[in-house]
Amino acid sequence: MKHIVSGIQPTGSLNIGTYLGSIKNFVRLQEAYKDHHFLIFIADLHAITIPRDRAELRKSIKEVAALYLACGLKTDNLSLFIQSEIEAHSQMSYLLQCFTYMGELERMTQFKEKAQRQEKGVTSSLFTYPALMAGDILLYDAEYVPVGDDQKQHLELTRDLAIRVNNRYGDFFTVPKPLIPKVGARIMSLTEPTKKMSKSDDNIKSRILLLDDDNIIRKRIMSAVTDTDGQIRFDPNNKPGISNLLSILSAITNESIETLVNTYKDTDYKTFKEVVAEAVVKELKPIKEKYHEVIKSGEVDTILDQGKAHAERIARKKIAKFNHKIGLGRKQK
Ligand code: ATP
Ligand code: LTN
Repeated sequence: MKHIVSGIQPTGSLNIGTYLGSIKNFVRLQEAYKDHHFLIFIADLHAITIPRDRAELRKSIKEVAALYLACGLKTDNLSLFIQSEIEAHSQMSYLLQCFTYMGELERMTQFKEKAQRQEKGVTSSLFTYPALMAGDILLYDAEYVPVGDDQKQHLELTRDLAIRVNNRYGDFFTVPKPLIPKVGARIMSLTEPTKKMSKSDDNIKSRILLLDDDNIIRKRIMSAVTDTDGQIRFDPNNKPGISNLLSILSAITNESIETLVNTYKDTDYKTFKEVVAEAVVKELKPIKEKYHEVIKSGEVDTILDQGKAHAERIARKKIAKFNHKIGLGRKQK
């Protein structure tokens, strides 16, 4: 069975950036790749590369799991699980660090950005994080990995590591391919549209959370930073705010940016923002309703247990084979 693998860090409430750049894409791909099995996980080992409050982390793990289901992921070709519950992820991360060069990790822009943001105490795990991520993918011989634009560089390193191991030991890992959505791969902050919309931005007005009230959503969109030339066109360099709103609308409605520009080119910003706000409200309404249903039903734990059992069987076998392949332990009889 071919695999599609991806994860999301439980580092706070999910926003429409993560939703449009990744979860909505998973849902679409489940339809398009019916013959593939989806292994989707909550990347809690990744989350602790930066110090976290333990109660908040626990809460966020459960919330992300419930949101995955609320956003419409179907459970028939899916294993949903928590990364740390499968020991092979930590083991694979160490083994892959033995194949990763310092220079490769030093080039990672996410590390540079995140390390810069922290005043002190940058952990070594933040530095080796791409090896953990490569392990998440290679453990399951993923054919495809759906991610947002910011993960492209980590995916390239994963491919390089797979090829490096394969060249040295003979074909062992599937070399994964990224699946990056055409629109929505980089939703920008509503207050600083040249920056990615992020869970870790100090300014809460920069994002819309999936569980935000309708009126908060409207408020955030209506006060989104734009420009003063009054024209609706797609030009991310010169008009990042309007271009971002066009991307959000396009990712939600599945209408191309070109079509949207044609429809709204003679509209004023206020009216256009109202259209975007209503589209977001409408998109998130069923997700919020389903979220509360999912939480109440208690089905999350059953699904996570099933997901864990399936993923663990695959991961255990692969790690045992890899240990053996590289000469660790004793020769198996
Ligand atoms: P943060 O928002 O704190 O920067 P992150 O991007 O480090 O979070 P996740 O939330 O784990 O980490 O990202 C999950 C997935 O969502 C990844 O595939 C990522 O590329 C995608 N994603 C995150 N933010 C955005 C965004 N603003 N636009 C599009 N895709 C995004
Ligand atoms: N690093 C990713 C989350 C992540 C992931 C993965 C995505 C961890 N492991 C494996 C795809 C495949 C992030 O920060 N967004």
